[in-house]
Amino acid sequence: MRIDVLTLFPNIFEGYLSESLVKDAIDRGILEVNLYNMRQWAHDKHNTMDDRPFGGGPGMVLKVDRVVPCVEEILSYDQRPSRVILTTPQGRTLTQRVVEELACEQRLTILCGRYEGFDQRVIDILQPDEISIGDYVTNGGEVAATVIIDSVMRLLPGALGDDQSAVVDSFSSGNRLLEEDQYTRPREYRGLTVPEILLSGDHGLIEKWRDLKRLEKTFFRRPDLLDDSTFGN
Ligand code: 6GU
Repeated sequence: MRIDVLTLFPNIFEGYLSESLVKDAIDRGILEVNLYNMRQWAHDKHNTMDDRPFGGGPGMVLKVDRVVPCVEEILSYDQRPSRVILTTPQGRTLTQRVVEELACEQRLTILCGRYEGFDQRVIDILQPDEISIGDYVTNGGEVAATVIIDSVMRLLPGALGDDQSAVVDSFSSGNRLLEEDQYTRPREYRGLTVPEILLSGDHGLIEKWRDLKRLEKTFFRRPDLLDDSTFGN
């Protein structure tokens, strides 16, 4: 998958992209991420990207005549069609279902919001998929963009060492249960012991017990996730 990120703060992404699973996926050619500083499309002498809102009010608005040519040029760098995403608290909420939908694309172009937002005509012209990561406000869309990249890349074939790990993740299709508690050595720590059944070696029984624990945890913590489908309907 190719992901192009348009931001005023490309450095925010550098550390994230150079570690762990994301780095491995990039090194192995499963994922390509390109960072573009939108300011390069500000051609006036002050490199202005934003301006005061018409009608007054706080904050600054990202200018349509900077942002649209920037997105159009970047889209033209590759013939593959791209979904254009705009990160904004006013978007539809990112859920695992949305992540699964995005993971089917060959290409994503993510526009990171900042300040008070974009001139509405950016949205009118580009008709982006406006995505929020939840009902709270962050300083800009960069953190949201990393959340999108991180959750989508997990679903790319071969991105995780073990393909099964993503399938059994909480919230993936066909699994709407939280994960059960996990233990490793030592068997006892400060008087706290590992549930006896996990040491029994009876894998059939262990699986049944884990199913029960997932159901129990979901029931107490996130009853909103339980519906008829939990029980195989
Ligand atoms: Cl996408 N951007 C900002 N600035 N804040 C957010 C968000 C996005 N999603 C939730 N809060």
